[in-house]
Amino acid sequence: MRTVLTYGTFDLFHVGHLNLLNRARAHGDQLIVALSTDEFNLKMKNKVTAIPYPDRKKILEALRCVDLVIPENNWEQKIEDVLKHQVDTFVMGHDWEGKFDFLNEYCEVVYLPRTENISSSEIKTHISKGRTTQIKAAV
Ligand code: C2G
Repeated sequence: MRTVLTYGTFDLFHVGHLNLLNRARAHGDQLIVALSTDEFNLKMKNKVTAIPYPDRKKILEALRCVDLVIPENNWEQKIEDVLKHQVDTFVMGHDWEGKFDFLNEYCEVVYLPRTENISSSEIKTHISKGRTTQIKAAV
């Protein structure tokens, strides 16, 4: 049983998140997602999440490709999470390229291509500007 682990906020869930999770899941037999808590986002990422943690968790838990959702409370928990859950592969989008190479000592580290044309911040901007056109289809 190969276990994959990834981290993220997954606010305003969109197809870029779904693509990442499906691609991450394909690297093993089960996928664990460490979901950033509202407090962690606010204090450590300076991001106000639009959707509260319980609702973001419920969406992820409903996905076929996700087996378990755990909280991400701080930047320092990754090694402990990898060891505790006997993770074989750690996956992140390539906007994090190199940032988590220290985990190579404990598991495989994989950075996957991001999905173009979509992000939670783009969605927020699109709505706040009252755009009448659609966001371009993600590639
Ligand atoms: N992602 C993607 N394509 C997009 C948007 C996001 O592949 N168009 C990926 C990101 O690269 C990340 C995951 O989806 O791997 C979750 O993205 P965010 O919710 O923005 O997560 P982030 O704020 O980057 O938090 O400790 C790591 C952090 O918790 C990651």
